Amino acid sequence: MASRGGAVRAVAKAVTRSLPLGSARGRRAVWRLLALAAVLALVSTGCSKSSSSSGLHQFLFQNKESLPIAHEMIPVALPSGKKAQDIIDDTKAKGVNADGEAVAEDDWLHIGGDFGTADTGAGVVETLYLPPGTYAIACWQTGNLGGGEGDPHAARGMVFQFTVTS
Ligand SMILES: [Cu+2]
Repeated sequence: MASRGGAVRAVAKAVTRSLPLGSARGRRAVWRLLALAAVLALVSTGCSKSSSSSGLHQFLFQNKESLPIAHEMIPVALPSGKKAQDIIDDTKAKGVNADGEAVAEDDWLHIGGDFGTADTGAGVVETLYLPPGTYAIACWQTGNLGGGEGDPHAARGMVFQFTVTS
Protein backbone atom coordinates (compact mmCIF):
# COMPACT_ATOMS: atom_id res chain seq x y z
CA MET A 1 0.00 0.00 0.00
CA ALA A 2 2.85 2.35 0.75
CA SER A 3 4.22 2.08 -2.75
CA ARG A 4 0.82 2.72 -4.26
CA GLY A 5 0.46 5.75 -2.04
CA GLY A 6 3.74 7.03 -3.35
CA ALA A 7 2.64 6.52 -6.93
CA VAL A 8 -0.64 8.27 -6.23
CA ARG A 9 1.19 11.21 -4.71
CA ALA A 10 3.45 11.40 -7.74
CA VAL A 11 0.46 11.48 -10.06
CA ALA A 12 -1.23 14.07 -7.88
CA LYS A 13 1.84 16.25 -8.24
CA ALA A 14 1.76 15.79 -11.99
CA VAL A 15 -1.90 16.69 -12.14
CA THR A 16 -1.61 19.72 -9.92
CA ARG A 17 1.41 20.89 -11.85
CA SER A 18 -0.29 20.39 -15.20
CA LEU A 19 -3.68 21.78 -14.37
CA PRO A 20 -3.67 25.16 -12.68
CA LEU A 21 -5.84 24.81 -9.66
CA GLY A 22 -7.12 28.12 -8.50
CA SER A 23 -7.52 27.29 -4.88
CA ALA A 24 -6.69 25.02 -2.02
CA ARG A 25 -10.20 23.65 -2.42
CA GLY A 26 -9.26 22.57 -5.95
CA ARG A 27 -6.25 20.76 -4.61
CA ARG A 28 -8.39 19.07 -2.00
CA ALA A 29 -10.69 17.94 -4.81
CA VAL A 30 -7.72 16.20 -6.39
CA TRP A 31 -7.07 14.37 -3.18
CA ARG A 32 -10.68 13.34 -2.86
CA LEU A 33 -10.53 11.91 -6.36
CA LEU A 34 -7.27 10.16 -5.71
CA ALA A 35 -8.52 8.80 -2.42
CA LEU A 36 -10.76 6.61 -4.53
CA ALA A 37 -7.60 5.48 -6.30
CA ALA A 38 -8.93 6.27 -9.72
CA VAL A 39 -5.88 7.93 -11.04
CA LEU A 40 -6.09 10.69 -13.56
CA ALA A 41 -2.83 11.40 -15.29
CA LEU A 42 -2.25 14.07 -17.84
CA VAL A 43 -0.03 12.33 -20.36
CA SER A 44 0.39 14.85 -23.10
CA THR A 45 -1.08 17.88 -24.70
CA GLY A 46 -1.70 18.74 -28.29
CA CYS A 47 -0.56 22.29 -27.90
CA SER A 48 2.91 23.54 -27.47
CA LYS A 49 3.00 25.54 -24.27
CA SER A 50 1.78 24.50 -20.88
CA SER A 51 -1.11 22.14 -20.42
CA SER A 52 -2.94 24.91 -18.67
CA SER A 53 -3.51 26.83 -21.88
CA SER A 54 -6.50 26.40 -24.12
CA GLY A 55 -6.39 23.91 -26.96
CA LEU A 56 -6.18 20.17 -27.35
CA HIS A 57 -5.49 18.13 -24.26
CA GLN A 58 -5.12 14.39 -23.97
CA PHE A 59 -5.88 12.68 -20.67
CA LEU A 60 -5.14 9.17 -19.53
CA PHE A 61 -7.60 7.97 -16.92
CA GLN A 62 -6.49 4.80 -15.15
CA ASN A 63 -8.49 2.80 -12.67
CA LYS A 64 -5.95 1.47 -10.18
CA GLU A 65 -8.34 0.16 -7.55
CA SER A 66 -7.39 -3.07 -5.79
CA LEU A 67 -10.90 -4.57 -6.05
CA PRO A 68 -13.43 -4.65 -8.92
CA ILE A 69 -15.22 -1.33 -9.52
CA ALA A 70 -16.03 0.83 -12.54
CA HIS A 71 -15.16 4.52 -12.69
CA GLU A 72 -15.73 7.07 -15.40
CA MET A 73 -14.35 10.47 -16.27
CA ILE A 74 -17.06 12.86 -17.40
CA PRO A 75 -15.78 16.33 -18.30
CA VAL A 76 -18.26 19.13 -17.68
CA ALA A 77 -18.11 22.91 -18.02
CA LEU A 78 -18.83 24.71 -14.77
CA PRO A 79 -21.17 27.69 -15.05
CA SER A 80 -19.85 30.96 -13.65
CA GLY A 81 -19.59 30.82 -9.89
CA LYS A 82 -20.09 27.06 -9.66
CA LYS A 83 -17.53 24.76 -8.13
CA ALA A 84 -16.86 21.05 -7.78
CA GLN A 85 -18.65 21.17 -4.43
CA ASP A 86 -21.87 22.20 -6.22
CA ILE A 87 -21.71 19.00 -8.29
CA ILE A 88 -21.10 16.98 -5.14
CA ASP A 89 -24.00 18.65 -3.31
CA ASP A 90 -26.36 18.35 -6.31
CA THR A 91 -25.54 14.67 -6.77
CA LYS A 92 -26.03 13.98 -3.07
CA ALA A 93 -29.33 15.83 -3.00
CA LYS A 94 -30.90 14.11 -6.03
CA GLY A 95 -29.71 10.54 -5.53
CA VAL A 96 -30.47 7.87 -8.14
CA ASN A 97 -33.48 7.12 -10.34
CA ALA A 98 -35.38 3.84 -10.67
CA ASP A 99 -32.62 2.55 -12.96
CA GLY A 100 -30.02 3.31 -10.32
CA GLU A 101 -28.50 6.18 -12.31
CA ALA A 102 -27.41 9.47 -10.77
CA VAL A 103 -30.21 11.99 -11.37
CA ALA A 104 -27.94 15.04 -11.13
CA GLU A 105 -25.64 14.00 -13.96
CA ASP A 106 -27.76 15.72 -16.62
CA ASP A 107 -27.72 18.99 -14.67
CA TRP A 108 -24.15 19.60 -15.82
CA LEU A 109 -23.02 20.46 -19.33
CA HIS A 110 -21.04 17.55 -20.71
CA ILE A 111 -18.31 18.92 -22.95
CA GLY A 112 -16.76 15.73 -24.22
CA GLY A 113 -19.49 13.21 -23.98
CA ASP A 114 -19.22 10.01 -22.07
CA PHE A 115 -15.97 8.32 -22.92
CA GLY A 116 -17.06 5.16 -21.20
CA THR A 117 -16.15 3.48 -18.00
CA ALA A 118 -12.84 2.02 -16.92
CA ASP A 119 -12.99 -1.14 -14.85
CA THR A 120 -10.28 -1.94 -12.35
CA GLY A 121 -7.00 -2.34 -14.18
CA ALA A 122 -8.20 -0.55 -17.31
CA GLY A 123 -7.47 2.87 -18.73
CA VAL A 124 -9.28 5.28 -20.99
CA VAL A 125 -7.66 7.98 -23.13
CA GLU A 126 -9.66 11.11 -23.79
CA THR A 127 -8.81 13.98 -26.09
CA LEU A 128 -10.61 17.27 -25.48
CA TYR A 129 -10.51 20.71 -27.00
CA LEU A 130 -10.65 23.08 -24.06
CA PRO A 131 -11.29 26.79 -24.51
CA PRO A 132 -10.53 28.98 -21.50
CA GLY A 133 -12.93 28.28 -18.68
CA THR A 134 -13.59 26.39 -15.50
CA TYR A 135 -14.22 22.69 -15.76
CA ALA A 136 -14.71 19.62 -13.67
CA ILE A 137 -14.30 15.92 -14.18
CA ALA A 138 -16.87 13.85 -12.36
CA CYS A 139 -17.70 10.20 -11.90
CA TRP A 140 -21.38 9.31 -11.58
CA GLN A 141 -20.87 5.56 -11.40
CA THR A 142 -22.61 3.94 -8.45
CA GLY A 143 -20.73 0.71 -7.80
CA ASN A 144 -19.13 -0.10 -4.49
CA LEU A 145 -15.59 -1.38 -4.18
CA GLY A 146 -15.71 -5.14 -4.61
CA GLY A 147 -19.38 -5.28 -5.65
CA GLY A 148 -22.88 -3.95 -5.06
CA GLU A 149 -24.31 -0.50 -5.65
CA GLY A 150 -24.25 2.63 -3.55
CA ASP A 151 -24.27 6.38 -3.83
CA PRO A 152 -22.99 7.96 -7.05
CA HIS A 153 -19.27 8.50 -6.73
CA ALA A 154 -19.67 12.23 -7.32
CA ALA A 155 -21.79 12.34 -4.16
CA ARG A 156 -18.84 10.71 -2.39
CA GLY A 157 -16.53 13.48 -3.59
CA MET A 158 -15.19 12.09 -6.87
CA VAL A 159 -15.17 15.44 -8.65
CA PHE A 160 -12.04 17.23 -9.80
CA GLN A 161 -12.14 20.93 -10.73
CA PHE A 162 -9.62 22.67 -12.98
CA THR A 163 -9.27 25.83 -15.02
CA VAL A 164 -7.98 26.51 -18.50
CA THR A 165 -6.46 29.87 -19.32
CA SER A 166 -6.00 31.49 -22.71
CU1 LIG B 1 -16.11 6.47 -9.83
